[in-house]
Amino acid sequence: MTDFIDLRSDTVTKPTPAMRKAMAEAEVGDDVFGEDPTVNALQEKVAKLLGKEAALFVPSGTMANQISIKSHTQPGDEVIIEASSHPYNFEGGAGAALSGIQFNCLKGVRGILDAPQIEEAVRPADHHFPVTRLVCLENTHNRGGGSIYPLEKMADIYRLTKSKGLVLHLDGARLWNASVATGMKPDEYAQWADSVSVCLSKGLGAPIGSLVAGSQPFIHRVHRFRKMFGGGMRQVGIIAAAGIYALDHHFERLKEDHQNAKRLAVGLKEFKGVSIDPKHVETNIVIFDVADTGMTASQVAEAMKKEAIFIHAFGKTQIRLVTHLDVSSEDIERALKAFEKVLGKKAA
Ligand code: TLP
Repeated sequence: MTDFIDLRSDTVTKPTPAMRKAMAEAEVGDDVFGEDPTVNALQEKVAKLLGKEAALFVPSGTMANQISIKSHTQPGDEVIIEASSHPYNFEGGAGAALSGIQFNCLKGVRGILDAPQIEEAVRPADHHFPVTRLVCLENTHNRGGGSIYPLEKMADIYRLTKSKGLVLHLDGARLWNASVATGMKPDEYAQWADSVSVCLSKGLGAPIGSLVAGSQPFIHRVHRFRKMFGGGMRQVGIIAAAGIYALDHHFERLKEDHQNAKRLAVGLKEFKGVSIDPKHVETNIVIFDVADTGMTASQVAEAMKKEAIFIHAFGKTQIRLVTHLDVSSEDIERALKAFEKVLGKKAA
């Protein structure tokens, strides 16, 4: 059987045997009654990691973001967000459909906004305008190529929200990656947000699961919306156990994914028609442009598939590669050889 290398996303990992053992042995109870000891342990662990009063386990990153938006806003409110962000682009229009909010999208630099830009977008208190209520940030930023929000920028934006009476939600699906890359603890980032969503099913390698963290009253509200949207789960300790295992065993190793991503970026630079700046690769996501190869991104993806490498065409000429637990440094070399075959080396 061909041994495929899957670089489409860090969501594709399979649970390891040790993780499966932890899942099989998990103590469980009915979590809708709040009686699953493994879920409760995971929620306490993540709340502590993020320096928040409480956390709630939910099925997906999308639900984590959307019940947070719902809890912070009223229909008709405006939410300031970066134009290429996940909650705006890749969550099925949920902000409008489930919360009745409108997004005010600002263009960031590789997904990163700054306080003056946000300040300018806050609506004046005049009945013609929607009410600006919430600012959403994303760290690391997916579409920005795994870019890390500088802590000072987050702090400035948070202080701005407080001075304007706004709230700040952080989509921290890959906050762990930011933390490992900079050495800053997750709570150092999370202190600059009122609510934070984090995922266990991306770089950390758990099969399912995300959490929302924040103050007790906020978690009380999101708990209601989790139920309303059908996210109340029963003996779900069996999944929470994978999350606990992932946090305990797969956190520090994220730096290997970052090294592999960097190696990919440096290697890709050698190939004909590829535009990439390896210094923009800060974590486990590599985005590059193939416009000058004379092929579209989907054509490159098709050709790579024949070499048993799965990659993600991200628009007409952009490709995204994501490194993760199931990709080794040898796999990276194999992927680069395949790219060389498909694209050819630049003339020396
Ligand atoms: N991102 C997925 C796709 O949806 C694009 C991926 O392959 O990267 N926030 C961020 C920053 C994300 O990258 C994702 C997933 C989510 C939220 C949503 O998480 P899930 O897929 O669990 O709903």
